[in-house]
Amino acid sequence: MAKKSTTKKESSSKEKSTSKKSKFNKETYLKWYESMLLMRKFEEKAGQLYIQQKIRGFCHLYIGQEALVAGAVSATKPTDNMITAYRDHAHPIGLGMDPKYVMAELYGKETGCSKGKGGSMHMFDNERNFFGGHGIVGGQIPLGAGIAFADKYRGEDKVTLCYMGDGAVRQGAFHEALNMAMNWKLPVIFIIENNNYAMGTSVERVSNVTELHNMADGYDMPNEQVDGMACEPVHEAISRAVERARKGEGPTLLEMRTYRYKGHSMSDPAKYRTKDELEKYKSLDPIDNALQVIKKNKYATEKELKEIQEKVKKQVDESIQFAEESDFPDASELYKDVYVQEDYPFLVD
Ligand SMILES: Cc1ncc(C[n+]2csc(CCOP(=O)(O)OP(=O)(O)O)c2C)c(N)n1
Ligand SMILES: [Mg+2]
Repeated sequence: MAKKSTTKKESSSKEKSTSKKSKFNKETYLKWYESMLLMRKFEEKAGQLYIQQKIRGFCHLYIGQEALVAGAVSATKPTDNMITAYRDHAHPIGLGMDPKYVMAELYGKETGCSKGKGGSMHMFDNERNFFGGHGIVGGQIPLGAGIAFADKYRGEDKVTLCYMGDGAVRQGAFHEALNMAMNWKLPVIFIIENNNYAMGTSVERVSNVTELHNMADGYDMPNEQVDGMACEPVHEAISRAVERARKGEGPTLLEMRTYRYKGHSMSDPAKYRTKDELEKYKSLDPIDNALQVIKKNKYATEKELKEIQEKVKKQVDESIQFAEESDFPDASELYKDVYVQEDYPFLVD
């Protein structure tokens, strides 16, 4: 059942991925480049603003992992759903949300996408079917299966992309959700962002099972290991899984091999890994990769590239200004948007 696609070991060298004739067109590469650059520049600023204490609480950056979102967005429809964990700034930006609503949320301002009540770990975008933003490791996995169940029940032509970290696959909820999703052939794609660490704990330290895609075999679920440091293999693997889901053939587990350049969160000095390891992955950077293909194929002139870079910088600067100028939520907001089911039958006084 397990199907192995391009792994990092097999095809990650920059020369290899840029020299082969591309299957993707100019528009796709320019979109990937601009989208990933916006995620990267936005988060570089967010990191600086955190140090300046403009942003409080938790802050987990996605820097290095951008291809996992850009390559997925190009392979899906705007009506499809997405849900993820707490490393969630890049997902809504990749889906097309104006970054100013993400920045305002990071600042805890009332104009943020969750009205300033969620912060870094709880981005949401109803319009773009982005279901968050979840702080409990693995908590979003059964929720993702549930969204797919609802779509199947209602007969909607929608696929749910459910992202999680490598640490989340050790949660019982992962196994329960995979079993039910496969049994009911739910239109869901489980995407493991395998960046090799759960906080400071490496995949190797946790379990004998380090090829995480193999875990789907226990549920007879199609699965692949994918090079997550470039958009092309991500797009292709997601496309195959989406096609299967739309045909009613059910879920897929994709293990995307990736790396986060920064620490787990802003307070992590990342002493558990070597500089060499970090540099190795930086040399495979997904944004550089897309840029090289653009330059090699003359998909854009130097002037056009500069325009993209300036547009991104302007968007990031404007997002900061918007967050700075917005107000904090009023204290009266505290009891609003709280789910209360008044006829809940199991409550006793
Ligand atoms: C149920 C639960 N246990 C522990 C934590 C604390 N915690 C937060 S992030 C994290 C590591 C998760 O790593 P991984 O799933 O690999 O995601 P990554 O941070 O690498 O994106 C842990 C243990 C939590 N948030 N929820
Ligand atoms: Mg991880």
